[in-house]
Amino acid sequence: MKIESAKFVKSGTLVEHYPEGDLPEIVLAGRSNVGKSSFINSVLNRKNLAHTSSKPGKTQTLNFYLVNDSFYFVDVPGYGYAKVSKTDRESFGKMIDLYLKQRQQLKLVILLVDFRHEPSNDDLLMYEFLNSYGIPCIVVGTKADKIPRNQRRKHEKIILKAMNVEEDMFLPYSSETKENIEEIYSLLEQVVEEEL
Ligand SMILES: Nc1nc2c(ncn2[C@@H]2O[C@H](COP(=O)(O)OP(=O)(O)OP(=O)(O)O)[C@@H](O)[C@H]2O)c(=O)[nH]1
Ligand SMILES: [Mg+2]
Repeated sequence: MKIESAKFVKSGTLVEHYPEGDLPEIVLAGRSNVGKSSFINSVLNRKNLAHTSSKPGKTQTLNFYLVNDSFYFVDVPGYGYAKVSKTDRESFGKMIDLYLKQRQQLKLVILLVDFRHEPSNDDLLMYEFLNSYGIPCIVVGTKADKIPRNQRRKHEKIILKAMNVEEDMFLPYSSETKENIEEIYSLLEQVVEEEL
């Protein structure tokens, strides 16, 4: 896939705010600060389309980005961030929960986990949740640029084992170096071509 166009379309918290039409949607899920918004920017070759921050809790609504006029990336608030108030955390949780359970246009979740660390309990819960609803999901290990080559296999094994994810459903990635970007593009293409 070649990125021809990418634009922010809308953000919202309620079903009424989601885009109309039936283009496929691909969601970036994962804990706060794992790199969801950075992933979108790097895959779309844009510096600041999705807002990023070194402080967790940056993204607070569902944000829809239209790509090549053929699918949406949906950026969502991260989970597992203690400093967001309990009420906010619950309402983010509900918003995402509802979206994931009910949105017909949702075709794929890209679940981001930090390649450097053992997956958190929330990561495991999210993965189980997606599986239990039969939502197609691929796991991507972010910030892979921070792990030296000779330690890659070790980190990969820890994630595969903890999450019980098949090897071919996992990809290390880096928004800095864009390693494995071709695999990501071919995945996006499969979604658009309805081959997934
Ligand atoms: N080295 C490195 N840093 C990254 C990578 N991806 C993201 N970061 C950094 O991690 C921080 C968080 O990135 P965001 O993209 O804002 O994370 P997020 O998951 O959208 O966070 P929330 O919106 O708070 O849920 C930023 O400082 C990014 O520059 C990566 O692949 N490599
Ligand atoms: Mg974000």
